[in-house]
Amino acid sequence: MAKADTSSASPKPNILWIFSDDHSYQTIGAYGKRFKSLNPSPNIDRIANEGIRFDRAYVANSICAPSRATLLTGKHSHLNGKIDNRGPFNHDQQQFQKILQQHGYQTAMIGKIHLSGKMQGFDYWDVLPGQGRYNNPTFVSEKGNSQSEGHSSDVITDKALAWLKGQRQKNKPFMLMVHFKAPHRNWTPAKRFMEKYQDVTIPEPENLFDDYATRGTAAHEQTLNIERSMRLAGDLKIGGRHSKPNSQFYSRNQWFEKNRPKGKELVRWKYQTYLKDYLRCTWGVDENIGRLLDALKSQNLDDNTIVMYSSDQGFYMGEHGWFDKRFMYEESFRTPLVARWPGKIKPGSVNTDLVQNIDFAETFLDLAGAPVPEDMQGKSLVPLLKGKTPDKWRKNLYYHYYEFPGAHSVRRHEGVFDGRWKLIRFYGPKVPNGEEWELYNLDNDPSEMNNLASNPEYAQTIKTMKQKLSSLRKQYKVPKESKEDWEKKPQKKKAKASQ
Ligand code: SGN
Ligand code: CA
Repeated sequence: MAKADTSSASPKPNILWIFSDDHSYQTIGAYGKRFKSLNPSPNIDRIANEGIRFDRAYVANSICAPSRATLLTGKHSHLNGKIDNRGPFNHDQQQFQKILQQHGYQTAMIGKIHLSGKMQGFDYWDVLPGQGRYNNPTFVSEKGNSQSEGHSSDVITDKALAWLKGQRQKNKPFMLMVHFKAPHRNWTPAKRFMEKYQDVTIPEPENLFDDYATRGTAAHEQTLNIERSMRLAGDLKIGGRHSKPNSQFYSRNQWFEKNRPKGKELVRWKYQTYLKDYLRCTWGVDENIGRLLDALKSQNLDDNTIVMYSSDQGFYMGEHGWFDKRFMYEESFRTPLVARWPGKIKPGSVNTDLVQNIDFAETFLDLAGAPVPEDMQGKSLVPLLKGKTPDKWRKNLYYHYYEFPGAHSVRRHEGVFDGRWKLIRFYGPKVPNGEEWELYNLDNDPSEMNNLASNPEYAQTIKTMKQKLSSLRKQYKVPKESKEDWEKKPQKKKAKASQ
């Protein structure tokens, strides 16, 4: 283990780690993207404005349960064993909260974790089973199951506030994780937000009707396309119980019945409807973050608490015609990350270093002055929070997505990103000849529309990027792939339980 820092005499900070499910950076006002004028996230923006915004925060595997396993272990999926949403998570392995607990922290986890089985290293845990439900969710804790009335974002916050007020031990620093289920599919907002955005036209991305002309098999054959794969009933709440007058989606149903859009007009309507439900969900998350920030203040905790906000990965807001995540393209590879820590982080800071979710566990340990196990693979972000990036900070990120065959049919792929060039290698079953490469220059093609991999002008760049990929594989101890692994049948039974 690396040595713990005992040089500082100041009291250990409390850590409030707020996390949500599938929250795209594009829909956070502080990121200044196309939704900014809608002012979609005033409280998250407050964290960023009073603290720091990371503009190059990425995940290692853009899918839920693996991302959470990486958060807890500080390791890439191949080392913590949770490569997709299906198989079990080994709770017995080392996790940052266990070390925090041994170093005097009171630890708590409330909300979605998506790792079935008993949580370890938390003094208190109350989590949604699997995906959890939007309304009147069931929770699992040490004491068994319980049910709460209300929308999950409100209920999770109520539980966190009750813990802060009633269960926090005042003689110890705390690390509290508040993990929202929203805005995961099927994007069900609390009823009170249905009027919001009603009369607004949500800006479309330029590539809503992307034809994937320069891209390979994976982009052509996915099933996360709004036009083809977004369901009228399940996702957009048309028909069935939603068409009854007591449904919060009744007026939408009346409109749809009358107007019956078709072709491109239908895609545009789906996009608007999806985005409005999504933004109403993120509004609910944001409002509840405001309640958490207010509670810290009223309990005089805000000065010595670092508040961090992130999501398990990004999400497509119609870019490339898509919803969902999984691909190494920017919208799902990137994730939001903002933090506020009065007196330590300079307000209005912006960081553009390459950071990844393998860094979170190490960051929490560093904040607590606790030792970081040698086999954790990330680096503490504490120096970056304070505006002092170490000279030898990483220059390349490694990414690996495994869940194929699986939901949304995104081929297996791995890749490297150096802040400008992104090289992706799709491989395995249903990839022609077992391997396909894509190369993007993010400097002049930020939307990744022009795959340069077969352009001879870039042969040298490809060679260099392949070398980087192979040295990252070595650095992170990525095992050699075996064809048998790809051909293993998906574990259907477990898939049902945890998806
Ligand atoms: C469900 C969703 C998918 C989603 C996965 C994984 N379908 O299967 O759209 O990609 O979860 O999401 S749904 O019809 O059940 O909503 S993850 O965030 O848990 O990785
Ligand atoms: Ca997710």
